[in-house]
Amino acid sequence: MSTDRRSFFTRLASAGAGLLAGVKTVASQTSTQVAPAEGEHAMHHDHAAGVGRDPFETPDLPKLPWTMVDGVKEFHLIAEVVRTEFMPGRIVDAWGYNGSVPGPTIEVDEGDTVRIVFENRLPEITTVHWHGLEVPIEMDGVPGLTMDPVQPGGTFVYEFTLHQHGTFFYHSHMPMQEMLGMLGFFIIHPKERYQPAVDRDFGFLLQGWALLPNNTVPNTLSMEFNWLTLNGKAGPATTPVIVKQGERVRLRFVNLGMDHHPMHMHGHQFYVTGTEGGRVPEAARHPGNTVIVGVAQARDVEFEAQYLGDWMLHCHLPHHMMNQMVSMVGPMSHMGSGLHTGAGMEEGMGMIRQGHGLSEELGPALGRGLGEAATRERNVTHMVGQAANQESGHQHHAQGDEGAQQVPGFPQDMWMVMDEMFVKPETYGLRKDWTAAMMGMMTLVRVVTPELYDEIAELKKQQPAEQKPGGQQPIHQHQHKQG
Ligand SMILES: [Cu+2]
Repeated sequence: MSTDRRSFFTRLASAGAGLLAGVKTVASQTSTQVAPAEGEHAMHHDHAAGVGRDPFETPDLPKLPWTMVDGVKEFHLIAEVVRTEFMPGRIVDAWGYNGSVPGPTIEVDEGDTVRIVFENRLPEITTVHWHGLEVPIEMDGVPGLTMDPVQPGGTFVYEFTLHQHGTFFYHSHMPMQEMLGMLGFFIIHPKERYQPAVDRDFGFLLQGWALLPNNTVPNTLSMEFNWLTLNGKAGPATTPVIVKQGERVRLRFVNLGMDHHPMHMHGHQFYVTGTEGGRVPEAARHPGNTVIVGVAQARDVEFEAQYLGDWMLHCHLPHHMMNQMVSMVGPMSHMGSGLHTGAGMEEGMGMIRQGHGLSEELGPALGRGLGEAATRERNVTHMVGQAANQESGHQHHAQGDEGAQQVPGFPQDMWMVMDEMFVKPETYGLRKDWTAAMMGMMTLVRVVTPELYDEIAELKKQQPAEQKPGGQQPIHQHQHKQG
């Protein structure tokens, strides 16, 4: 073991010690042991034969286990309140399934008959809709229209046979519940493996949230979103995906929220090979490096990982490349001298105490101004300014502070290094200060050498089970002020 790796492992171990005082998931802890799917990894190298499955993974999310009962794959899906965290310290009381927000991944095969024994542990009615699946109308999961709602404490058994294959998802059909996180992947592998087969296959659920500072409950009515997540994590808490140079890789995106997300990958070109309706015919594929994933859509892209490097994969909407959406945070984080971003964060998120949101006073500016044009106050500073630096440890990215002072509203971007908070095998070998680049709907595709791949694999083996991504992660009580 290299010295470098040994010291990394020491940091890994001590990171684990800090987790113990964590908050527990509110809900029941369901086992995340996935029943052995046929040859998940054994078939991995069987490209030519067209048999087996592409090895699908959802970073930071578990898979829903199943058992075979009389030839039917039986799943137990439980809707419940889940306390989660988007990154260490940003605790969120959301709604999800089986202790996970978003819900665990259901992974099945074309031709399967599946039975989903569904239980509602929420305080209100719900149902499950199977998005994109061609199922009998009574299985479609729209409360009132196609079935009676499942009452709190109630159950419903969904059962259907799958004749499709591709990237699908399940979600509550009640909009406010969707905004609280209630969705999950429903991946159907084809009978005949897609050609060319991929070596790696990763899924990402894209979500936007409105969370006031010091509040843990998402505001489902807001039209302004300040937290953007991939599989329930915001950068740099998203776990990077690791691929070997030369491997063929598929990325699958599903978006359920109020915005579209142009997902962009650095350093490579990819082809869109699938949508929420299934596989795209080869003749219809075109190259790109950004794919717009609209609301309710799924997009699969594939590429050859040709170039070594830690390549960013992120939504390119600038406001989705931030945590806490800094320009909106408003007077609360301005140490008293203030850039009013049109209005305060409460107003921007719909908590209006007088008048209404479209009034002359509030409407044009509500949460959207940056100070110079739309604000009520001229005295402009920003949350990462001088005062904030001293108080909270945020770093200023200006080299010459004096010059910076002469520019109204400067600086606007944040520069926060927090490498030590994200020590895990998947971040081994990243450049120092990497965390400063990662915020919001961002993760990394790390194209590595076989040697580095093996080193990371070895670190994963040594990693305590409760720290592994995709399991039920304990919630860290790591206080970190963001603003
Ligand atoms: Cu976005």
